[in-house]
Amino acid sequence: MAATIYVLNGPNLNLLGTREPEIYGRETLDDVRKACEKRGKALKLSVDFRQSNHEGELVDWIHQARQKAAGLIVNAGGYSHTSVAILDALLSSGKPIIEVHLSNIFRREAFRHHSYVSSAARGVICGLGLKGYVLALDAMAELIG
Ligand code: CA2
Repeated sequence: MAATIYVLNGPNLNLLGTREPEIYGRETLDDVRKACEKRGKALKLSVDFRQSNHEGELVDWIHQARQKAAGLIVNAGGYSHTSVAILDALLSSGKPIIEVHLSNIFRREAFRHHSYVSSAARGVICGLGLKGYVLALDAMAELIG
């Protein structure tokens, strides 16, 4: 049976493709999901792609991943910069984690330069848009392979 990778997306990422294309590009979150599912298929991984605007729901999904997933790819959106709760959940997951950001957070405001998620992640990809998710899946396939 194919290993499952959770691809978790945080607040406001449902708005992708509708506003701020100069920062986040023109692709929608559905485009990101389709690209992940396509790459997952090629890598023989089952991709479980989710988005929530609610911190607690993201924490619940990270807990669930302990039983259901072989690894997590996480774009926690704005919670990356604020959420100790998401960090604690990730630290307890016992699974490899790759952090992804569409934009290059280091070229942006200083408050985006720190991410709590990074300290739980095996690797971080930022600034490559949708491609960052696909690269994260490639890296995840190696990490769990
Ligand atoms: O670059 C990323 O992927 C971010 O995680 C996106 C977050 C931001 O808070 C992080 O600093 C970096 C924000 C997601 C908001 O996405 C929107 C997309 C289109 C229109 C409005 C918001």
